[in-house]
Amino acid sequence: MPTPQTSCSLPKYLQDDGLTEECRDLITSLPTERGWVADHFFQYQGFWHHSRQLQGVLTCQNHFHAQDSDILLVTTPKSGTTWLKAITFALFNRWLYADDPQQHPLLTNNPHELVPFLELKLYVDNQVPDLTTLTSPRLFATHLPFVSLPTSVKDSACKLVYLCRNPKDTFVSLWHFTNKLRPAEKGTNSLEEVLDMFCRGVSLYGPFWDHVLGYWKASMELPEKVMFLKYEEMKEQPKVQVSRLAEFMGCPFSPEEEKEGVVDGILKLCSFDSLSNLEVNKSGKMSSGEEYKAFFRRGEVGDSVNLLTDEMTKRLDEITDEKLHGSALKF
Ligand code: PAP
Repeated sequence: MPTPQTSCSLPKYLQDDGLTEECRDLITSLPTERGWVADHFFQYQGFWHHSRQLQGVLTCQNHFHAQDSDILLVTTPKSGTTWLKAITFALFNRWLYADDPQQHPLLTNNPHELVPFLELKLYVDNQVPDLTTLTSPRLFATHLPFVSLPTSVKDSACKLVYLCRNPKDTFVSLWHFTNKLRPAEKGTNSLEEVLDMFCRGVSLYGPFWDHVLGYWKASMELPEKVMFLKYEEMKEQPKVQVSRLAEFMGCPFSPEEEKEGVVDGILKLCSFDSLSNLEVNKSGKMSSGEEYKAFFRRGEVGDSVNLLTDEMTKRLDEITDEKLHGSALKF
């Protein structure tokens, strides 16, 4: 059984120094695989996590108390989390900066700072923040699979917005992103090797298909609670999807707002071009060390053709067909 590593050359969020006894004990009993960035992945409740991330999951499960008015953004990694955070933040706060748009927080803050992750930020390192002082509705984000959500999320009336992306582009985006996070001395991950792992379900918060299906089913059973979105649909019909989102979140656009082009304004503010060209996103860093610019690469649908061979594409398509068979979900 591997012992958690303490390498200092890893980004902070992948270091193991702050693990609790509970987490260390748990890790010794969990299935393990080679990680894409850190040395190991551990499988907890059916999904793969790095150890520090797992600590965040446990602390969040133990301490997060959802409120009925909360909105939780849930994504599979690399499916447009940064974009969704920006859009939902802009939607909720659209009245505050209408008179002085230059003061909009999205112009000087990365979306990840404005809508924090539960397990990767608020509850990281076994921190237990006091979130009761935040004004409601509170906006949080997570990559947690449905099965691992804190019980209060399921038991309360809080709403979940789930965003995913076709598995080929998700995989390619993840490959690029994790290569940037790997310590220089480790080099780039072999594409063939990590594709094989992805197909076996061994990826950050994977299996990808189980993650998606968990929320797909929940959105079918509880459409008032879980909204299911795809990155491709957001790209294709941004105005339609953002209007749906505003309605789901309880802040629909008024006819006057529609006329005044408020939706267009939000989409422009949150577009790949606008956000990626802001100074904060070009030169800033997360407190855990990742550069904000790593979250803006190309932002295109179908980008996987630029990296995957026909054989790799076929393999991912076949697995996707097989896994989603009977679910009515298609990518
Ligand atoms: P995360 O899950 O680790 O937070 P996430 O934001 O989902 O990351 O992934 C970044 C992807 O969203 C990148 O995709 P790519 O690698 O295929 O290029 C990134 O380019 C894309 N992205 C970031 N911001 C936007 C945006 N404003 N509009 C559209 N796509 C975006």
